[in-house]
Amino acid sequence: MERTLVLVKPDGVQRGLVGEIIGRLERRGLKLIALKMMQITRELAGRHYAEHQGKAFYDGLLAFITSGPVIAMIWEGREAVTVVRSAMGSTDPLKAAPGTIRGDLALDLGMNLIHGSDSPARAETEISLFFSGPELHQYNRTADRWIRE
Ligand code: DAT
Ligand code: MG
Repeated sequence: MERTLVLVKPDGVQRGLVGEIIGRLERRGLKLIALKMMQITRELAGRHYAEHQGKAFYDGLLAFITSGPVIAMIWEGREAVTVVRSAMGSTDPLKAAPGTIRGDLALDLGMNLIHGSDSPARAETEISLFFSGPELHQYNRTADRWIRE
């Protein structure tokens, strides 16, 4: 089953939107298989956002993502990467559609509340950056038979 890494960024924790964001993904039917609160180190931030190194916003992005605790999670489900990306909305909250997390809850590109992996391959890389094997939980969910045919 496909998995994706989701972060509630420091702005989401500070604004008390952790439950709101988790609730949306939970209600959608995705399955939570790992979760922790953590402060991202400069080193981890650099690895996680390596693709953006050299860009004008890179230093600010690293300062922001390390500025306070985040909630790191792994969500599982068919097409989990795409499902989460569409639930997040566009990177710039001003362009994000109503009904999306960014489109409903955020206003600023630099404070857009949530990270979700952008491909299944990136998801696996990011999961291994943030979590070790024993932190991932395999369990049966009886609701699954009412979520997927
Ligand atoms: P996403 O988080 O939607 O995957 P991304 O990977 O392109 O977007 O960028 C990572 C984060 O960097 C994004 O959530 C917010 C910030 N960011 C992206 N482009 C930016 C820009 N032009 N100016 C300021 N911050 C930016
Ligand atoms: Mg990205």
